[in-house]
Amino acid sequence: MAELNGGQLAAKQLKRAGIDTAFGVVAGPMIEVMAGMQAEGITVVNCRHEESACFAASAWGYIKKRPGVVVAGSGPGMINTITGLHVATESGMPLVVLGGSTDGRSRGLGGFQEADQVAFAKPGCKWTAQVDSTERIPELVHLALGKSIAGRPGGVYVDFPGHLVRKRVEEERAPLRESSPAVSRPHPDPATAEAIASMLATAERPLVLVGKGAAWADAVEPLTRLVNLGIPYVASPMGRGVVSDDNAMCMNAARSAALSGADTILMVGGRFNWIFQFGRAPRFAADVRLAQIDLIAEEMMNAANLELGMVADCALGVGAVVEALAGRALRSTGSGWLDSLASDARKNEAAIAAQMASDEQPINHYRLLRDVRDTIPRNVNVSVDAELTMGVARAVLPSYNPRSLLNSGTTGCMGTGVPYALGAKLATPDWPAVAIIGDYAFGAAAMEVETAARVGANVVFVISNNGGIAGHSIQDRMFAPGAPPIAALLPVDYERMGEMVGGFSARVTDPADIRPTLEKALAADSVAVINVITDPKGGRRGGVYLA
Ligand SMILES: Cc1ncc(C[n+]2csc(CCOP(=O)(O)OP(=O)(O)O)c2C)c(N)n1
Repeated sequence: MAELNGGQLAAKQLKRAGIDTAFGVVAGPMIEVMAGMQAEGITVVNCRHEESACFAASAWGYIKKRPGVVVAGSGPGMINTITGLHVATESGMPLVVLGGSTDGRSRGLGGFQEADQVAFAKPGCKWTAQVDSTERIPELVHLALGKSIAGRPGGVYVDFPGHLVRKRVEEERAPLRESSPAVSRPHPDPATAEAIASMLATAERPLVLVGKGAAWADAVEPLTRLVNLGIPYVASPMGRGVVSDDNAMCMNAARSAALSGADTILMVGGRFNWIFQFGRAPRFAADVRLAQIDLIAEEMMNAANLELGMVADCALGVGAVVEALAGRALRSTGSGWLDSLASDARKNEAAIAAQMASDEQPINHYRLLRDVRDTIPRNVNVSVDAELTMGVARAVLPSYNPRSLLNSGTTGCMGTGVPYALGAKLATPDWPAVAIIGDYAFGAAAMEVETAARVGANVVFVISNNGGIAGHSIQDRMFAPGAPPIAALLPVDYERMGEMVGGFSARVTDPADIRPTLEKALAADSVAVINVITDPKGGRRGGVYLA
């Protein structure tokens, strides 16, 4: 009878669950797991840092709607995954970290890389567990994969003491678990659908808010039908593209007016957290009527004073509301609400038109993003990571597909942009992956350019190089005049990183070169690094905030 070690058992269960790609950093005591995965034909992407491995896996999992898997070594290796677990849980992205830990026999004695890893992981995770016998490894991997993706996706951690990874057991004593139960999605309550429909139909100024829960539920069709009845909508940063941004009802460009002017709002798959200013005045009207569709009932008594909550899959929930609206006239039709938002959107767009057309050098951020917008195809995955550049991207870059725009999101975590693009490219190899990254944010994960090149993930990295955190504006505004420039950076030749890994590289100082350079990069059969020298004094309409 065949004997298998714990690593081989974990790998077999992953393979059984359909995992074909995983991420990590090679380290003990998990080398047996990685070797087992390779033997099973799973592609293991060995990253340069565990945090980046988590972000890449989260993006891969979020796009593919499957658990992203990371394998990390003991002690510091595993502890480097905490940020990734926290971000995945907060952003609703499915991530399973399998972390090695010190041998049970040396625990409490100062064993090699000993740490209370489950305790480190717990607050950042939906679920944690520690392997207590080699025989149970398939079962615990099965539970971890299922829990990461059940309900609202998030981070899950399983701790693997080294001696249990190495131990060999008869295959029969560690049976694999079947891993695809047919679990139905939460269906909407018809009475609540009817009540939400009435709320929307009788509103003078209705508005739909779209969060990434709608993207996760693939609510494209019902949401498009809902807004096409004549209800304007605003999307959260990662809720963009569920309804294509070129829909006439998209009022992202009139966000402030839409949020504060609406008398009735339906939130779909988003949270009333800081991104939507807790659903409260002054961002919203003090007497606004609020309804919410979400998988999680607990979301509904958090911040905003909700009138109606529907616990349902967003696609099914919105579908039921659309059905309930059939044949009903909307009171808002012809009320001028849409026209007033559309004119506000046009005014806001006009206010940035000059900057978008600017030929100045150093390059204006709005001009950079306009030219990126005009060059990339509709079917593209884009990651954005920065402060100023991210804010400008939100205003300028549209999104046409759900789960195709990844940014620092709920946690505002710098360091996500490079690995998100790597994970996105591996998840959707036929689409280009373009990362728009501030020079500071690029530095947080820049060595993953080598990872991308090594695994043939031809990401196009576009660095907005304004020489520091939000250019010099933080330095100039918040530090004493003449103080050492700690928020400023050297004018680094980041494009050389493209060269360094045998890829495409270019430095762009003239705005006229942005488009042709990006076209070449998109056509290149390699990773590309474009270093765009942007204006250190550049700013953003509406001010700068540091997420
Ligand atoms: C993990 C983490 N550390 C620090 C920050 C604070 N922070 C937000 S954006 C940013 C850097 C912004 O500079 P850059 O990436 O160059 O983009 P720019 O704003 O200049 O376009 C920093 C340090 C953060 N959000 N997350």
